[in-house]
Amino acid sequence: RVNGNGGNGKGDGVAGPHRHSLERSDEIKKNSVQRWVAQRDRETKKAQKLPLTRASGAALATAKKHSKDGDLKLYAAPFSQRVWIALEAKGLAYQYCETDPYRRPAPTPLLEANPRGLVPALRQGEWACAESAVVLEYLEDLDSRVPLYPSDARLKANCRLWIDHINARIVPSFFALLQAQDLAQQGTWTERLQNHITSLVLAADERVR
Ligand SMILES: N[C@@H](CCC(=O)N[C@@H](CS)C(=O)NCC(=O)O)C(=O)O
Repeated sequence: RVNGNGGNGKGDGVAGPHRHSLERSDEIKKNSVQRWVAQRDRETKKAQKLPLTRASGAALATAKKHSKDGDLKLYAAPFSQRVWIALEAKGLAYQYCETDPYRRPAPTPLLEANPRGLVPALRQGEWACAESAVVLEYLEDLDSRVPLYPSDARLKANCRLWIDHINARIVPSFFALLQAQDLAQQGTWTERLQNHITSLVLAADERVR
């Protein structure tokens, strides 16, 4: 039994000379396996504890950039991706109001913007609107400096066809998969979701595939 890479002090893949007794070597390996298992358990616990309603990573950085009070307010949780992406793509000034729609009682500002208590919801002054597909259309009408639709009527119809595909097929199978309790159901919904995503990707211009 020899020491592994680095044992010769060069880190060149060449094993070094024996430094430990077999018992000591076993103990070191056992300790490192135990440390690895403990670290993995800590990470799993942390991931389980992470509230699903909080942005993290790059999303958190974007959320922070839009935390200042603003006239256009987006009440959202990390699932509210479409509307959030549209606001970013259009470069609109907006306030990101992170909202936990599962909190009970539901947060008052969310209920004021959407009496159904669902995110995403948009508020602009005294006016408010919800349902992501409707909010997206509103944002397009509100500001067309960076349009999300092409101007050609046929291309636009084609976009609407695939938006319908997303609303009617991708989103429902995604939620069905999230809710599926047993492995067989999860398998069925995973396959359906993948097929629906594949159809969308295959229909896309090959430059964006
Ligand atoms: N069709 C709606 C769905 C909105 C929706 O179901 N939002 C979920 C989060 S993805 C929610 O707010 N759930 C809170 C609840 O059910 O209490 C849309 O596209 O905006």
